Amino acid sequence: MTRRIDRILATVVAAGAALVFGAASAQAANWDMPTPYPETNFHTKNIVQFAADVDKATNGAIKIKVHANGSLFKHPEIKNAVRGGQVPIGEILLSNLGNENPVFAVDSLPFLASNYDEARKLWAASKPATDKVLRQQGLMVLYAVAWPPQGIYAKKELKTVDDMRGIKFRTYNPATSQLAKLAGAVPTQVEVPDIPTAFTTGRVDAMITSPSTGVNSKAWDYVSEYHDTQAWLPNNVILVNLKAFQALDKKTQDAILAAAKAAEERGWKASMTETETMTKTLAEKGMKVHKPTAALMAGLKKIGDQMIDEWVKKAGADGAAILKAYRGK
Ligand code: PCA
Repeated sequence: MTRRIDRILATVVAAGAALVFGAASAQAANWDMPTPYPETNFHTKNIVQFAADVDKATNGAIKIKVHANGSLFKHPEIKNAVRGGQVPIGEILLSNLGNENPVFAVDSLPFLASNYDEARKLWAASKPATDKVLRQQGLMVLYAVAWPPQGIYAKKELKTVDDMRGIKFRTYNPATSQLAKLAGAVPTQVEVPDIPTAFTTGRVDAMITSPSTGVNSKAWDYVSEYHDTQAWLPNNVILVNLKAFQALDKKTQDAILAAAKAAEERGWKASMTETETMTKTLAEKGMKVHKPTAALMAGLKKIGDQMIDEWVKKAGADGAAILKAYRGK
C-alpha cells in the first residue's frame, strides 16, 4: 500500500516537473545569431560559450544558434537584420557604424586608446552615448569585447608613413579607410572572410588589423612583415533587438544579462592572451615582427591627431562628454 502511494506520488511529482520544464521548452525560443568572424576566432568561441551559458541559465528556454563567418548575414547587413527583427541577436564591429554616428567611431581613432586599460576606460566612457543612440533604433548592447591592438601587415618593411604611399590597403571600417587616405594609400574595404582572396588576387597589398585576424587569415601566405604599432583596440558588440528582449520575462532577461556580463569579462581576458599567443604565431610562421621605427610611429600619430581633431568637430556635445569621461577633464 505504502509502496503504491509512493509510486503514485513519484508520478505526480514527475508530472509536475514536466509541466514546469515542459512549459519552458514549449516556449523555447531558437535565436539565430549571425556573426562576421570565423569559428576559430576568440570572439566567436566566447559567443559559443555565452550561448551555452544562456541555454543552461534559462533551462533551455533560449537556444542561441551561432552562424559564424558571415554565413547567415554578411557583416554590413547584421545590424539591420537585428534591428528589423529578422534575427533577435547578432555581433558586429561597432566602428563599422562610424559613418552613421561619430559616437560609434571613437574606439578606432588611432592612439586615443592603445592598450587594454585605456580601451576599457574608453568603452566605459562611451557606453552611455552608444546605448542611447542604439536604443533609439530599437537595439541594445549586451556586451562588448576589444580586439587585440592593431598592427600593419605589408610585403616590405614600412620605415615611414611615406612607404605606405600608393599601396593598396585593405580596410574594415570608415576609420581605417580615412587612415589609409591620409597616408596616401589606396583604401579597399574587405571583410575578414575575403582577406586571403583579396591578397592573392592582388586587390590589396597591406592591411592594419590584429595579430588575431592575421593568424585567422594566414597572413604569412601573402605578406612577410608585421609592424606592431598597437594603434587602437576596436570593440565587437553583441546587439539584441530591444523588443525581443523586452518580450522575455524578468527571470530570463536577468539570466541573459548575467551571462553577458560573464562573457564580457571572459572576452577581455581572452583578448589579452590572444595578443601574446597570436603575435608569437606570426613569428613562428615566418613573419618578421617589427617594433615600428620612431619615424613610422610619429607619422601614424600625426595622422591619429588629425583624425581625433576631425572627430571632435563632428561628434559635438556627445563627443566632448565621452572625452571628458575618458580623460577625466
Ligand atoms: N579584426 C577585424 C576587426 C579588427 C580586427 O582585429 C578585421 O580585421 O576586420
